[in-house]
Amino acid sequence: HRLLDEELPDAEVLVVSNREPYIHNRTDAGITLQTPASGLVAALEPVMRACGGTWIAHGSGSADRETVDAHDRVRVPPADPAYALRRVWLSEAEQDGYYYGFANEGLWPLCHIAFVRPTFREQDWQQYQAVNARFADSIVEEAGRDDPIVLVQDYHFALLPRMIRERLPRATVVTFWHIPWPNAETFGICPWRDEIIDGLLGSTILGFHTRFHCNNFLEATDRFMESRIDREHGSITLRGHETMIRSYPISIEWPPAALAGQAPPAQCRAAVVARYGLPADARIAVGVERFDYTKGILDRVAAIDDLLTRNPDLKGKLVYIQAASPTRSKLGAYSALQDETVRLAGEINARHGGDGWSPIVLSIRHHEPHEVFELFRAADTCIVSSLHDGMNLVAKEFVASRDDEHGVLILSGFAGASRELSEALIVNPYDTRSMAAAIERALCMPAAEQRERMRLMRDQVRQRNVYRWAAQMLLDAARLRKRERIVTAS
Ligand code: GDG
Repeated sequence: HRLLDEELPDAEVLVVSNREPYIHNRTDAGITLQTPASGLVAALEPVMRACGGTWIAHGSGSADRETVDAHDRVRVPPADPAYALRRVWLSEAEQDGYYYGFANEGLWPLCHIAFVRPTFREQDWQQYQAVNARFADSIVEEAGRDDPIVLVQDYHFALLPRMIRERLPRATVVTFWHIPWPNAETFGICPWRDEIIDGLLGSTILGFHTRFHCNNFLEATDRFMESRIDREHGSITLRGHETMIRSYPISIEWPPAALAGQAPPAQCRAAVVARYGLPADARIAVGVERFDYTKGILDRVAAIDDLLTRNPDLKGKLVYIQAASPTRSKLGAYSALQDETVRLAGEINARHGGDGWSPIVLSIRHHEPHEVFELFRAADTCIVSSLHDGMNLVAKEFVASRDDEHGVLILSGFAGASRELSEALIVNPYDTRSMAAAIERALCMPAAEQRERMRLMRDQVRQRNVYRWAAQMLLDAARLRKRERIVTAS
């Protein structure tokens, strides 16, 4: 907040993302409030609570329309309003083409090396363009000045920065791409690669989680566009407009809100043991994610299978609890993953389980944030085995949840988070045997070593928290605004 007052006086901040931070649903109990399972929302919501402004997003809840005013706005968080949420209503055809189609069957697999072939359909692309234009309209409507700071979020809006630049030339557009950017060869298969790169280069600043993703973007632009690239400063000039390409590793709020009021870890453990009917002396491994094929859920379950086969002493003791929140279930790749996970878990449970003990527990539903943190605090180890992941906030949340300095993080080397959390047990999720070995090592790790590793990781997440992520982007934006004003004045 202070940063905005000092460095960006009179600034107006607009955030635009597909997912909204608060969803109102109609249930038997009346209107209830849901916070979505989304890394983007988890990261940005505390920043908006601190800074204020307007968040523009797709209204997706069954009671969303009942809670907005005549301008489709509602103040949030409802219990303690700090900023405005402007809802944009999308038809089923728009959602099918823009969200399920081009964004999630095209761009999502294109950018993650997860071996799901991207699908590109002309009609999805048409909807993607049309929906980006609709959000551009909302931004222009919401902007009270001609020079707002617009924070564009994610791969749903690759065309939006250019559209904003055309209509509000004085705006500062800071775009953050929350998923990886692949190498030029891979990105080049997209039929609309030039339009996407051109759209993104309407930004003042374009941010990725890691330097590696920035370099991939520079390389793709170099390969496909007539532009000037300054590798030393990390900037691209296209048709006279310069965009800074920067890395800003995203993080979580410190301390996380969901940690407030949590019982001591021993009590969390007892609660989880009771809830899932586990043996009192169970060794608990957990995983928490959206049910997405990039997260390596099947590979993790296979590693538990391998471990129990090679070390039968763990039978009756080791339990792996997978909290998987259904996501994009309309798409074939997602429903197939759910079906296959349920099948494989059932087969492993039948093979290794017995006497009222099942090694794999699947909890397939949305969980309350408080419940997620209770699970983290109850665990001996948390397994994050993404096949590819921009950052991964679950790893950071697990570390933040362990104020007792216990518990072991097993982390995929293919998640951006592995660059910062190098004291985790870093694994290759494709290597089942070594994943199983890492789980075994975690279960045997002496308390002193757990503490040492956890302390270093906690320092890292505490210092490089999400406020720092936002502050670094806004400070860079402030510097560019000042520079631009000096240049324009002279
Ligand atoms: C994208 C990028 C990047 C999960 N299940 C439930 C639930 N969650 C919460 C977790 C966490 C969030 O969802 C997931 O965040 P991630 O970062 O792990 O993953 P994505 O959603 O794929 O996020 C990712 C991120 O954007 C930010 O830039 O890190 O690489 O893919 O907060 O706790 N939350 C609740 N119930 C659940 O059942 N309440």
